[in-house]
Amino acid sequence: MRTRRTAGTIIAAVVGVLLAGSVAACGNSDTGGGSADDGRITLGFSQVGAESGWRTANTTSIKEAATEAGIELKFDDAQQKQENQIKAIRNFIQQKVDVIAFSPVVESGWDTVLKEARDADIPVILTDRSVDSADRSLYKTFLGSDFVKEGRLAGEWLVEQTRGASGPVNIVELQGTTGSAPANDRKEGFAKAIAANPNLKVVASQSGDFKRADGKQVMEQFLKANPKIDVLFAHNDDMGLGALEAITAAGKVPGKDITIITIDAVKDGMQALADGRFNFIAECSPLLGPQLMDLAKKVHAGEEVPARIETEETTFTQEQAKEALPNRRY
Ligand code: GYE
Repeated sequence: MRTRRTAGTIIAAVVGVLLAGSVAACGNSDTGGGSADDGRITLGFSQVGAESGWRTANTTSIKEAATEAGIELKFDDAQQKQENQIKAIRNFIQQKVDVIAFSPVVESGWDTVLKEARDADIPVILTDRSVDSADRSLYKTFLGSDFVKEGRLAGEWLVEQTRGASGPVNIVELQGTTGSAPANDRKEGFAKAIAANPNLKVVASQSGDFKRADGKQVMEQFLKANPKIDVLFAHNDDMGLGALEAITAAGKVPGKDITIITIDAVKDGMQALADGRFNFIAECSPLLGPQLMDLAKKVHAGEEVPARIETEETTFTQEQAKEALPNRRY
Protein backbone atom coordinates (compact mmCIF):
# COMPACT_ATOMS: atom_id res chain seq x y z
CA MET A 1 0.00 0.00 0.00
CA ARG A 2 2.72 2.35 1.07
CA THR A 3 4.90 1.57 -2.00
CA ARG A 4 1.99 2.02 -4.38
CA ARG A 5 1.06 5.34 -2.89
CA THR A 6 4.66 6.52 -3.17
CA ALA A 7 4.83 5.48 -6.82
CA GLY A 8 1.55 7.29 -7.48
CA THR A 9 2.83 10.40 -5.75
CA ILE A 10 6.00 10.37 -7.85
CA ILE A 11 4.02 10.01 -11.09
CA ALA A 12 1.69 12.83 -10.00
CA ALA A 13 4.68 15.02 -9.17
CA VAL A 14 6.34 14.38 -12.54
CA VAL A 15 3.11 15.10 -14.42
CA GLY A 16 2.68 18.20 -12.27
CA VAL A 17 6.13 19.50 -13.15
CA LEU A 18 5.58 18.84 -16.85
CA LEU A 19 2.19 20.59 -16.76
CA ALA A 20 3.57 23.53 -14.82
CA GLY A 21 6.34 23.84 -17.40
CA SER A 22 3.96 24.02 -20.33
CA VAL A 23 1.63 26.45 -18.56
CA ALA A 24 4.60 28.66 -17.69
CA ALA A 25 5.82 28.60 -21.27
CA CYS A 26 2.53 29.68 -22.76
CA GLY A 27 1.85 32.08 -19.87
CA ASN A 28 5.09 33.94 -20.49
CA SER A 29 4.50 34.40 -24.16
CA ASP A 30 0.88 35.49 -23.53
CA THR A 31 1.31 37.97 -20.77
CA GLY A 32 4.81 39.36 -21.18
CA GLY A 33 6.66 41.11 -18.36
CA GLY A 34 5.29 41.77 -14.89
CA SER A 35 3.90 38.27 -14.33
CA ALA A 36 5.29 35.76 -11.88
CA ASP A 37 8.04 33.60 -13.38
CA ASP A 38 5.65 30.70 -13.80
CA GLY A 39 3.33 32.82 -15.94
CA ARG A 40 0.62 33.12 -13.33
CA ILE A 41 -1.01 36.46 -12.59
CA THR A 42 0.25 38.00 -9.36
CA LEU A 43 -2.36 39.85 -7.31
CA GLY A 44 -1.33 42.08 -4.41
CA PHE A 45 -4.23 42.37 -1.97
CA SER A 46 -4.29 44.74 0.99
CA GLN A 47 -6.96 43.68 3.48
CA VAL A 48 -8.39 46.03 6.14
CA GLY A 49 -7.70 43.74 9.08
CA ALA A 50 -9.49 41.01 11.04
CA GLU A 51 -11.97 43.18 12.96
CA SER A 52 -15.15 41.14 12.41
CA GLY A 53 -16.71 37.85 11.36
CA TRP A 54 -17.48 39.50 8.03
CA ARG A 55 -13.81 40.31 7.48
CA THR A 56 -12.68 36.77 8.33
CA ALA A 57 -15.18 35.33 5.83
CA ASN A 58 -14.03 37.86 3.22
CA THR A 59 -10.36 36.91 3.69
CA THR A 60 -11.17 33.19 3.38
CA SER A 61 -13.20 33.84 0.23
CA ILE A 62 -10.34 35.77 -1.38
CA LYS A 63 -7.66 33.23 -0.47
CA GLU A 64 -9.73 30.24 -1.64
CA ALA A 65 -10.76 31.94 -4.87
CA ALA A 66 -7.14 32.86 -5.70
CA THR A 67 -6.03 29.23 -5.31
CA GLU A 68 -8.93 28.05 -7.41
CA ALA A 69 -8.24 30.61 -10.15
CA GLY A 70 -4.50 29.81 -10.22
CA ILE A 71 -3.65 33.37 -9.22
CA GLU A 72 -0.61 34.03 -7.05
CA LEU A 73 -1.87 36.07 -4.11
CA LYS A 74 0.30 38.39 -2.06
CA PHE A 75 -1.87 39.08 0.96
CA ASP A 76 -1.30 41.86 3.48
CA ASP A 77 -3.29 42.53 6.68
CA ALA A 78 -3.25 46.27 7.49
CA GLN A 79 -4.60 45.91 11.03
CA GLN A 80 -7.18 48.64 10.33
CA LYS A 81 -4.49 51.29 9.68
CA GLN A 82 -4.43 53.37 6.50
CA GLU A 83 -0.66 53.91 6.75
CA ASN A 84 -0.15 50.13 6.64
CA GLN A 85 -2.31 49.85 3.56
CA ILE A 86 -0.36 52.60 1.80
CA LYS A 87 2.89 50.81 2.69
CA ALA A 88 1.54 47.50 1.39
CA ILE A 89 0.45 49.08 -1.90
CA ARG A 90 3.88 50.68 -2.34
CA ASN A 91 5.47 47.26 -1.72
CA PHE A 92 3.24 45.68 -4.34
CA ILE A 93 4.28 48.39 -6.82
CA GLN A 94 7.95 47.71 -6.06
CA GLN A 95 7.44 43.99 -6.52
CA LYS A 96 5.81 44.71 -9.89
CA VAL A 97 2.68 42.67 -9.22
CA ASP A 98 0.26 42.42 -12.15
CA VAL A 99 -2.82 43.72 -10.36
CA ILE A 100 -3.43 45.47 -7.04
CA ALA A 101 -6.70 45.10 -5.14
CA PHE A 102 -7.57 46.57 -1.79
CA SER A 103 -10.39 47.28 0.58
CA PRO A 104 -9.74 50.86 1.75
CA VAL A 105 -10.16 51.18 5.51
CA VAL A 106 -11.32 54.82 5.16
CA GLU A 107 -12.63 56.73 2.14
CA SER A 108 -10.19 59.67 1.95
CA GLY A 109 -6.48 60.12 1.35
CA TRP A 110 -5.66 57.65 -1.44
CA ASP A 111 -4.90 59.84 -4.46
CA THR A 112 -1.10 59.92 -4.10
CA VAL A 113 -0.57 56.18 -3.79
CA LEU A 114 -3.16 55.43 -6.47
CA LYS A 115 -1.30 57.78 -8.83
CA GLU A 116 1.90 55.86 -8.09
CA ALA A 117 0.19 52.61 -9.11
CA ARG A 118 -1.16 54.23 -12.28
CA ASP A 119 2.30 55.60 -13.16
CA ALA A 120 3.66 52.07 -12.75
CA ASP A 121 0.92 50.78 -15.12
CA ILE A 122 -0.54 48.47 -12.50
CA PRO A 123 -4.34 48.27 -12.62
CA VAL A 124 -6.14 48.74 -9.29
CA ILE A 125 -9.43 47.12 -8.22
CA LEU A 126 -11.36 48.36 -5.19
CA THR A 127 -13.16 45.62 -3.31
CA ASP A 128 -15.76 45.92 -0.56
CA ARG A 129 -15.13 49.60 0.27
CA SER A 130 -14.66 52.58 -2.01
CA VAL A 131 -12.58 55.77 -1.99
CA ASP A 132 -13.73 59.38 -2.44
CA SER A 133 -11.16 60.22 -5.15
CA ALA A 134 -12.65 62.47 -7.83
CA ASP A 135 -10.33 61.03 -10.50
CA ARG A 136 -12.02 57.86 -11.73
CA SER A 137 -8.98 56.88 -13.80
CA LEU A 138 -7.16 55.98 -10.56
CA TYR A 139 -8.89 52.59 -10.39
CA LYS A 140 -10.54 50.22 -12.85
CA THR A 141 -13.60 49.16 -10.94
CA PHE A 142 -15.26 48.94 -7.54
CA LEU A 143 -16.73 45.59 -6.50
CA GLY A 144 -18.88 45.67 -3.38
CA SER A 145 -22.17 46.37 -1.64
CA ASP A 146 -24.44 49.39 -1.71
CA PHE A 147 -24.01 50.49 1.92
CA VAL A 148 -26.53 53.35 1.67
CA LYS A 149 -29.12 50.82 0.60
CA GLU A 150 -28.29 48.54 3.55
CA GLY A 151 -28.83 51.43 5.97
CA ARG A 152 -32.03 52.38 4.18
CA LEU A 153 -33.42 48.82 4.36
CA ALA A 154 -32.67 48.74 8.10
CA GLY A 155 -34.44 52.07 8.57
CA GLU A 156 -37.44 51.14 6.42
CA TRP A 157 -38.02 47.99 8.45
CA LEU A 158 -38.04 50.07 11.63
CA VAL A 159 -40.45 52.62 10.14
CA GLU A 160 -42.77 49.73 9.26
CA GLN A 161 -42.53 48.22 12.78
CA THR A 162 -43.20 51.52 14.54
CA ARG A 163 -45.99 52.72 12.30
CA GLY A 164 -48.51 52.74 15.17
CA ALA A 165 -46.18 54.28 17.79
CA SER A 166 -47.70 57.38 19.36
CA GLY A 167 -44.75 58.45 21.54
CA PRO A 168 -41.05 58.96 20.88
CA VAL A 169 -38.94 55.93 19.88
CA ASN A 170 -35.37 56.42 21.09
CA ILE A 171 -32.65 54.91 18.92
CA VAL A 172 -28.96 54.48 19.71
CA GLU A 173 -26.53 53.87 16.85
CA LEU A 174 -23.24 51.97 16.91
CA GLN A 175 -21.28 53.27 13.94
CA GLY A 176 -18.56 51.39 12.11
CA THR A 177 -14.95 52.61 11.77
CA THR A 178 -14.86 56.42 11.65
CA GLY A 179 -14.37 57.67 8.10
CA SER A 180 -15.05 54.28 6.47
CA ALA A 181 -17.47 54.03 3.56
CA PRO A 182 -19.80 51.54 5.28
CA ALA A 183 -20.06 53.72 8.41
CA ASN A 184 -20.71 56.91 6.44
CA ASP A 185 -23.17 55.31 4.04
CA ARG A 186 -25.11 53.12 6.47
CA LYS A 187 -25.62 56.11 8.76
CA GLU A 188 -26.85 58.20 5.85
CA GLY A 189 -29.21 55.53 4.46
CA PHE A 190 -30.72 54.83 7.88
CA ALA A 191 -31.17 58.52 8.76
CA LYS A 192 -32.95 59.22 5.47
CA ALA A 193 -35.31 56.26 5.90
CA ILE A 194 -36.34 57.01 9.49
CA ALA A 195 -37.08 60.64 8.62
CA ALA A 196 -40.42 59.21 7.40
CA ASN A 197 -41.55 58.83 11.02
CA PRO A 198 -41.00 61.91 13.21
CA ASN A 199 -41.34 59.74 16.35
CA LEU A 200 -38.05 58.02 15.51
CA LYS A 201 -35.08 59.81 17.01
CA VAL A 202 -31.38 58.89 17.17
CA VAL A 203 -30.50 59.96 20.73
CA ALA A 204 -26.86 58.76 20.67
CA SER A 205 -24.49 57.71 17.90
CA GLN A 206 -20.87 56.67 18.33
CA SER A 207 -18.24 54.49 16.68
CA GLY A 208 -17.60 50.95 17.89
CA ASP A 209 -14.99 50.42 15.12
CA PHE A 210 -16.88 47.35 13.78
CA LYS A 211 -15.54 45.32 16.75
CA ARG A 212 -17.32 43.24 19.37
CA ALA A 213 -15.40 44.58 22.37
CA ASP A 214 -15.95 48.18 21.32
CA GLY A 215 -19.64 47.51 20.68
CA LYS A 216 -20.02 46.26 24.22
CA GLN A 217 -18.15 49.18 25.75
CA VAL A 218 -19.99 51.89 23.82
CA MET A 219 -23.35 50.24 24.54
CA GLU A 220 -22.53 50.32 28.27
CA GLN A 221 -22.03 54.09 27.96
CA PHE A 222 -25.26 54.48 25.99
CA LEU A 223 -27.19 52.59 28.68
CA LYS A 224 -25.73 54.70 31.46
CA ALA A 225 -26.45 58.00 29.74
CA ASN A 226 -29.90 57.20 28.31
CA PRO A 227 -32.64 55.98 30.65
CA LYS A 228 -34.96 55.04 27.77
CA ILE A 229 -33.48 53.16 24.81
CA ASP A 230 -35.99 51.46 22.51
CA VAL A 231 -33.85 50.52 19.53
CA LEU A 232 -30.21 49.73 18.77
CA PHE A 233 -29.00 50.12 15.20
CA ALA A 234 -25.52 48.58 14.89
CA HIS A 235 -23.58 48.97 11.63
CA ASN A 236 -22.49 45.32 11.85
CA ASP A 237 -23.33 42.06 13.62
CA ASP A 238 -20.18 42.00 15.74
CA MET A 239 -20.90 45.32 17.47
CA GLY A 240 -24.50 44.16 18.00
CA LEU A 241 -23.23 40.91 19.53
CA GLY A 242 -20.94 42.83 21.88
CA ALA A 243 -23.84 45.12 22.83
CA LEU A 244 -25.96 42.08 23.80
CA GLU A 245 -23.70 41.53 26.80
CA ALA A 246 -24.04 45.15 27.93
CA ILE A 247 -27.83 45.03 27.54
CA THR A 248 -28.17 41.80 29.51
CA ALA A 249 -25.83 43.11 32.21
CA ALA A 250 -28.09 46.19 32.52
CA GLY A 251 -31.02 43.85 33.29
CA LYS A 252 -32.77 44.32 29.95
CA VAL A 253 -33.87 41.66 27.49
CA PRO A 254 -32.30 42.07 24.04
CA GLY A 255 -34.79 41.66 21.20
CA LYS A 256 -37.69 42.48 23.55
CA ASP A 257 -36.92 45.52 25.74
CA ILE A 258 -34.59 46.82 23.07
CA THR A 259 -35.17 46.13 19.38
CA ILE A 260 -31.87 45.30 17.68
CA ILE A 261 -31.14 45.90 14.00
CA THR A 262 -27.74 45.04 12.48
CA ILE A 263 -26.01 44.61 9.13
CA ASP A 264 -23.93 41.69 7.69
CA ALA A 265 -25.77 38.42 8.47
CA VAL A 266 -22.70 36.37 9.46
CA LYS A 267 -23.44 33.10 11.26
CA ASP A 268 -23.25 34.44 14.82
CA GLY A 269 -25.53 37.32 13.89
CA MET A 270 -28.00 35.00 12.20
CA GLN A 271 -27.97 32.75 15.27
CA ALA A 272 -28.80 35.73 17.51
CA LEU A 273 -31.62 36.65 15.12
CA ALA A 274 -33.00 33.11 15.03
CA ASP A 275 -32.82 33.02 18.86
CA GLY A 276 -34.86 36.23 19.14
CA ARG A 277 -32.03 38.37 20.53
CA PHE A 278 -31.71 40.39 17.30
CA ASN A 279 -34.80 41.57 15.42
CA PHE A 280 -33.66 42.33 11.86
CA ILE A 281 -30.50 42.07 9.73
CA ALA A 282 -29.71 43.66 6.38
CA GLU A 283 -27.33 41.33 4.59
CA CYS A 284 -23.87 42.35 3.34
CA SER A 285 -22.09 39.56 1.49
CA PRO A 286 -18.35 38.98 2.13
CA LEU A 287 -18.03 36.33 -0.60
CA LEU A 288 -16.28 38.60 -3.09
CA GLY A 289 -13.34 36.29 -3.92
CA PRO A 290 -14.52 34.59 -7.14
CA GLN A 291 -15.69 37.86 -8.73
CA LEU A 292 -12.46 39.59 -7.73
CA MET A 293 -10.31 36.90 -9.40
CA ASP A 294 -12.40 37.12 -12.53
CA LEU A 295 -11.92 40.90 -12.62
CA ALA A 296 -8.18 40.58 -11.96
CA LYS A 297 -7.83 38.33 -15.01
CA LYS A 298 -9.86 40.71 -17.15
CA VAL A 299 -8.05 43.92 -16.21
CA HIS A 300 -4.72 42.12 -16.60
CA ALA A 301 -5.73 41.11 -20.12
CA GLY A 302 -6.64 44.74 -20.84
CA GLU A 303 -10.37 43.98 -21.14
CA GLU A 304 -12.96 46.62 -20.32
CA VAL A 305 -14.83 45.98 -17.05
CA PRO A 306 -17.89 47.77 -15.61
CA ALA A 307 -16.91 50.73 -13.41
CA ARG A 308 -19.15 49.47 -10.60
CA ILE A 309 -20.19 45.93 -9.71
CA GLU A 310 -22.77 45.61 -6.97
CA THR A 311 -23.11 42.61 -4.67
CA GLU A 312 -26.52 40.95 -4.48
CA GLU A 313 -28.06 41.01 -1.02
CA THR A 314 -31.24 40.45 0.95
CA THR A 315 -32.65 41.06 4.45
CA PHE A 316 -33.62 38.68 7.27
CA THR A 317 -36.37 38.65 9.88
CA GLN A 318 -36.24 36.20 12.80
CA GLU A 319 -38.32 33.62 10.90
CA GLN A 320 -36.21 33.96 7.77
CA ALA A 321 -33.02 33.55 9.82
CA LYS A 322 -34.28 30.25 11.24
CA GLU A 323 -34.84 28.98 7.71
CA ALA A 324 -31.54 30.25 6.30
CA LEU A 325 -29.23 29.25 9.15
CA PRO A 326 -28.64 25.58 8.29
CA ASN A 327 -27.27 26.52 4.86
CA ARG A 328 -25.29 29.56 5.92
CA ARG A 329 -21.68 29.22 4.77
CA TYR A 330 -20.10 31.90 6.93
O1 GYE B 1 -19.94 45.24 7.40
C1 GYE B 1 -18.05 44.91 8.82
C2 GYE B 1 -16.62 44.87 8.48
O2 GYE B 1 -16.63 46.80 4.87
C3 GYE B 1 -18.68 45.73 4.48
O3 GYE B 1 -16.49 45.83 7.45
C4 GYE B 1 -17.46 45.79 5.31
C5 GYE B 1 -17.71 45.96 6.78
C6 GYE B 1 -18.61 44.93 7.42
O4 GYE B 1 -15.78 44.99 9.51
O5 GYE B 1 -18.45 43.82 9.58
